[in-house]
Amino acid sequence: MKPRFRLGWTVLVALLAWQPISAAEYYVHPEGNDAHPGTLAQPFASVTRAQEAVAPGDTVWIRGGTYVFSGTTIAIGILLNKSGQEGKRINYWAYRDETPVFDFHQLATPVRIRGISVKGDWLHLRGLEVRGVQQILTNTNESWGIRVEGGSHNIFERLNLHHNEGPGFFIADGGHNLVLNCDSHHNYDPDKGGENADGFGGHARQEGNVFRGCRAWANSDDGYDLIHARGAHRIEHCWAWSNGFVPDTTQRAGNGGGFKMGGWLLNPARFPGHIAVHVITHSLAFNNRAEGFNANYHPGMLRFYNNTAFNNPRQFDLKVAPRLTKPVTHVLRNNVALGDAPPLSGHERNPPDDQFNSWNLENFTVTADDFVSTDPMGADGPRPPDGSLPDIPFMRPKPGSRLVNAGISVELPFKGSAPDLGAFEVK
Ligand SMILES: [Ca+2]
Ligand SMILES: [Ca+2]
Ligand SMILES: [Ca+2]
Repeated sequence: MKPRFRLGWTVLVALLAWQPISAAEYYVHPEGNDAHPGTLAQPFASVTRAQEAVAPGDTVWIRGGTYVFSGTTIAIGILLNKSGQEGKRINYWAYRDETPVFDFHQLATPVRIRGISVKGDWLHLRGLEVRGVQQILTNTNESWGIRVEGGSHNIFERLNLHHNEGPGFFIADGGHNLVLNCDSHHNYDPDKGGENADGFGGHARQEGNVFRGCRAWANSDDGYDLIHARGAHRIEHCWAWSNGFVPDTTQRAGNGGGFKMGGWLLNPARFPGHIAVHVITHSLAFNNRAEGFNANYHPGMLRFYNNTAFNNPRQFDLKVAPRLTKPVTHVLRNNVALGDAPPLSGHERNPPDDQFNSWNLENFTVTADDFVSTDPMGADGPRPPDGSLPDIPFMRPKPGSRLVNAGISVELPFKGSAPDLGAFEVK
């Protein structure tokens, strides 16, 4: 062989070795077929079939339309139990601007049903709608729209969870999940009088679950509920309203808290040195049936920074457990409470560390006149294309209000000379 020829092969082999293995893409369509190869032209019919095909780093594009689940045998509509890896998520994404709807109304298995169960790690779900999960057994507890039961490091983005007979979204087990720009609304569990259908539940023993940019409204129980959570959770830039009623009525249903921040029956003696410090920032609670922000007997020290409570019967409710022997000092900074109810309730036995809130300013009483608008019109409106919260004037301070630059740094970004009070930073 001539040397030149050998060199050519060496270069070619080297080039082939350097060729990056590109991530695969698969497609799912309501009228697809699981015997297909999963291409755009010949898509799968089910996410479950796509999961069999994927490897870490791959993307499943889910076409718009309605995916109907029915029958009486399966307890879980879709079980996501294959994991991606750090830097190589498996993506389950809505295709372009299409809306895949997973409809569980006809799934009638006599168990507590999960629309989607997530046990895998490093997944990213985006742009999916989950509706209609039913309670089939009478006098049973709730079902769930999406239930995370062991999955960690996942991203749940732009999900729309509604009309489920139980919580729209529920983290039972798993940490470091990000729930980003999701909506959960009109969830109602009639067989328990609406007692358990929260918009979002964070109940894990693991740390690091975050709810950011989410909206919860017209859920029969609470907007967000961290009851029994042993791992620290964060809630940032979230809204909660009209929770605690039979949806779209004024009929009393479940507990009716906007943000239920942990607590109830968590015995600190059982978790020495490990009572979660949950943090809620830049969040807005209004027109909930019972409380805007509810400490719910949490035995650890909660942090309430830059939140706005408007027209809740109890605005910031800091009630503590009767058996509590050591004081719990919840910290409140830069919050606003506007409405007929006093800003704080349930705090008499356990005074908080509250400073730089609207009720702490000297010679000042916050009024509706401090805000551009107190009309929530548009709060449930469409989100911008990037999935962020709708840009409405509701509860934004007027530029000349005393609320502007009246706060103190809580090590979060702000504009101007100091943080503004409340959920929105104006200047
Ligand atoms: Ca309840
Ligand atoms: Ca609840
Ligand atoms: Ca400012």
